[in-house]
Amino acid sequence: MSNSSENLISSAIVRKFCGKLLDGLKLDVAIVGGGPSALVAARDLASRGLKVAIFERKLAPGGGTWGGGMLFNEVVVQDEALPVLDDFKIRHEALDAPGYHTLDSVEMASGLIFGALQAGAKIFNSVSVEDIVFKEGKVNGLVINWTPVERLGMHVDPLTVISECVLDGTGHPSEIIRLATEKAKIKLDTPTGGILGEKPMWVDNGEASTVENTREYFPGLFACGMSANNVMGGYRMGPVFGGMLLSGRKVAGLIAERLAK
Ligand code: 48F
Repeated sequence: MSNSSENLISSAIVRKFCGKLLDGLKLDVAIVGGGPSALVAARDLASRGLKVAIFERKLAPGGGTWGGGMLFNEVVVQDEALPVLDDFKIRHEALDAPGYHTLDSVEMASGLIFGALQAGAKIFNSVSVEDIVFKEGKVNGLVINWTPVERLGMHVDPLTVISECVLDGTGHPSEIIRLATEKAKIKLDTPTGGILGEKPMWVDNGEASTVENTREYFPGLFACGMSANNVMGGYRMGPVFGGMLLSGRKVAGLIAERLAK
């Protein structure tokens, strides 16, 4: 039987994807969520030669970047974050107000995704992380399933990803750290040992605390972006993204240090 284009195309996709997934089952860093902070972290970690993959529930990674503020698709960043945007070759424009810049939120989302992939990070989209692997008192990886399986409530067992470190980049709900406290009963490195919960909006305070709160909360378990802020009870900040970008950069440095030990 001659090889048809139909068969050639389908088998190429299946073979290539299976190779990518097989390779992604054992990682240095498994990242949950593909928001702006996680995408910066993924690029920085992959640029250091680490094996890193993002598991993103939605079809399109980018998290809360795409919609700008109230669907006006522009965002604002501060001076300090420009080196991150420049590394990704994402364009920005200075505002009249000194220290602030605007950029197109669609260029930001697509630029961050492209940059992370080009640096060597893998992105598995439409994949939800439903649990962690927790062995001998340590977080060892993730439990994953297709988002449609999760959404339809299908009774289908998941697969697992093993990793040296796990990064919770799930945004406001801190889904992975919450799972770890509720199911594995771990005590976090916070004043109460638990999640303190996000406070209402206070832009300057929230921006600073996002970066401060970005760190390791349990051996091998890190949080960045709004997830870190929720864990440590920081303020929210809305459509200003400098803190998110700097949080991704900071956590990549901390994880690299941890892995070098
Ligand atoms: O919330 P999100 O954009 O992450 P972030 O880096 O950025 C926050 C800002 O977008 C914005 C803000 C800035 O001022 O406040 O909110 O903290 O993206 C989080 C991503 O994680 C995915 C979710 O679909 C989103 O794209 N996600 C959440 N839980 C899971 C998940 C899960 N269990 N499995 C896979 N992906």
